[in-house]
Amino acid sequence: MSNRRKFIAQAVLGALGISVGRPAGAIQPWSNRGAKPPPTVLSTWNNLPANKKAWKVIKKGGRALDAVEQGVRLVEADPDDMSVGYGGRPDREGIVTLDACIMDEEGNCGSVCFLQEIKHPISVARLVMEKTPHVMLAGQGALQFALENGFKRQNLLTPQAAKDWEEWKKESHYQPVINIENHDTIGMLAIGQDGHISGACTTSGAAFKLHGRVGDSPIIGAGLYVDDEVGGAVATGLGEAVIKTAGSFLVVELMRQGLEPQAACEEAVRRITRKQKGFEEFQVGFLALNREGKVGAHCIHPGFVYALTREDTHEVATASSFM
Ligand code: SD4
Repeated sequence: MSNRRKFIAQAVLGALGISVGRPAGAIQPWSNRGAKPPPTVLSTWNNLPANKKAWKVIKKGGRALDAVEQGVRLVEADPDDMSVGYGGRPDREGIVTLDACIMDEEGNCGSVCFLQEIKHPISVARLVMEKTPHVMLAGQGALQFALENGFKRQNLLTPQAAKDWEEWKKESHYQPVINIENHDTIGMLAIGQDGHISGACTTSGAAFKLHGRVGDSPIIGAGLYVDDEVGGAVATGLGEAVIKTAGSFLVVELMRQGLEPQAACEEAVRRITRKQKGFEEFQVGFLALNREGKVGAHCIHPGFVYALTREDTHEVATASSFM
């Protein structure tokens, strides 16, 4: 096509509002720009010990993927964290069911949902990614896969979680609580010394949910999304609301279009508050980390905190909120 014809064609497309090529302001992969992002660990809620665990891996020059897996495993094993792994609150039948997913810098991902009796769903999710042609295994099949791969079956219902369930049964009223405690589902993003990003997300889901309910946390694009060219995002809060807006994918795609991580999180929250009725009664929070190492954090209701670890920073900070 001659230059003149190309120019006219582009002008026509422009007049129609159709952009040609990379969108204006879209982020370039750091490898094209030469500046590596700073090694970083970012996670939902007050999870500094998990960040420290992940940071150890990063400091040694390990993969971001190993860092996020190791980091969230700490929370999965903690009986005092009642929203994740061992010690998580059960569903309304008194059964602990777990959801988790993981995604690496090449876009590989693995996930398990409705998994029972296995303490570390994140490691099962990683094996799904690495050992199978699939992305997601559910329930009995996920359990079978875990057992075949050496995971041990164990009772995940702690006395405290059983007590909370007994208490809940007196009224049997399911009401998503806004900020349950100062720790909750853990979503973690990390950038390694090599500049590459990975993420993980793991939860026991909404307390006293219907048996069989699966939330956003094991769904790639809802609870977690990573694109090494752009950055990553994780979500916490009411999973149904996050799924309806493909929350983490939305945040990453907004960053791809040129939004800063903070603006991307704000727009994703705005999308929920504009389109979903009843947001006054539920919480959703997003974290984002882009390829320059910039961080965003925003939620519907005040009270969502996150942990940020870097060479010179090790802090819990409060996310801005819509309300
Ligand atoms: C879920 N998103 O299963 C999870 C729960 C959560 O803060 O993140 N709570 O809906």
